[in-house]
Amino acid sequence: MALESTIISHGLPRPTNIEVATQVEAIVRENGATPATIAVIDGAIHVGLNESALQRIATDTNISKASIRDLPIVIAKKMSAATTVAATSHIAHSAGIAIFATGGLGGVHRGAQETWDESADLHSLANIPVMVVSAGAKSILDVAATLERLETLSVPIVGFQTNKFPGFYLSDSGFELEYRADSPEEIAKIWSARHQARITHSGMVVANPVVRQMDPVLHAQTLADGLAAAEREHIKGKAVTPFLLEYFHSHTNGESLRVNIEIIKSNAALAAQIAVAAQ
Ligand code: PSU
Ligand code: MN
Repeated sequence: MALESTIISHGLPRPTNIEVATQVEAIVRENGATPATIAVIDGAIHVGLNESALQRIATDTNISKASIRDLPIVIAKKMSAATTVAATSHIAHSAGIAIFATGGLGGVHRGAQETWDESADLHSLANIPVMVVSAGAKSILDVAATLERLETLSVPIVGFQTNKFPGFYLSDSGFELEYRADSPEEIAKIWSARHQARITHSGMVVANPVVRQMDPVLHAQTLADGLAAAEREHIKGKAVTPFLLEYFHSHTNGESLRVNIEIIKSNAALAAQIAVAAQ
């Protein structure tokens, strides 16, 4: 199963990032699957990183954040780049991998009516047959709009042991889910039923809520402050998500970091169990 690298380079602070990346790979193995962390190193696509490559992604300050559209450029220029959900899904599919764990999905940003800022993650889910296990959409986003876009793009969403759409740092974003699955086996069955439905071009979201969520009051306050700071500092485009995650990490006394790490580990474990069940 696939793991992304933007979480490592742009989503978690150093040196925690390398520790988490290493632990996540171990968790996948403990659950009976094989991890393939995906990244571009010196212009070469890597599906599975050895220790030094993982170290490079975690510590090099020259790692760019690559979505699908960046891939030809970073390859031709022999750059090193971490891959987002979209780029990781694309590469995973080319390598024959169908299951992928991340932290939180990208989606429609707040204020998108004006900025048109909508993550390419949504389009990758619609166009690439890879299952993405996440803790819902990142709570920094416009979650209602993100769910509407996922519906328009015909991307199935299944809650893992929940009927609430998880809110990344929060276990419940406040939005209901129509469908839940209570075991990795049930998710594997849904995944394979796509073939009976003749739906083989698109992905699926498995939404796995965090168990020990962030204090909702602290979350709401930090989010409001972070969004105001992003506006004040004119943060735009692909810098928005890393900026807001960093804002949370440096303004919540380690709480957002604790939750983000729990999310990544728990999603990796579940994705590994689904991969085993899907064999
Ligand atoms: N989940 C996390 N941390 C992250 C991300 C997801 O816990 O850093 C990354 C993923 O790589 C996702 C990206 O694809 O954030 C979304 O960025 P944007 O909003 O610019 O599309
Ligand atoms: Mn964007």
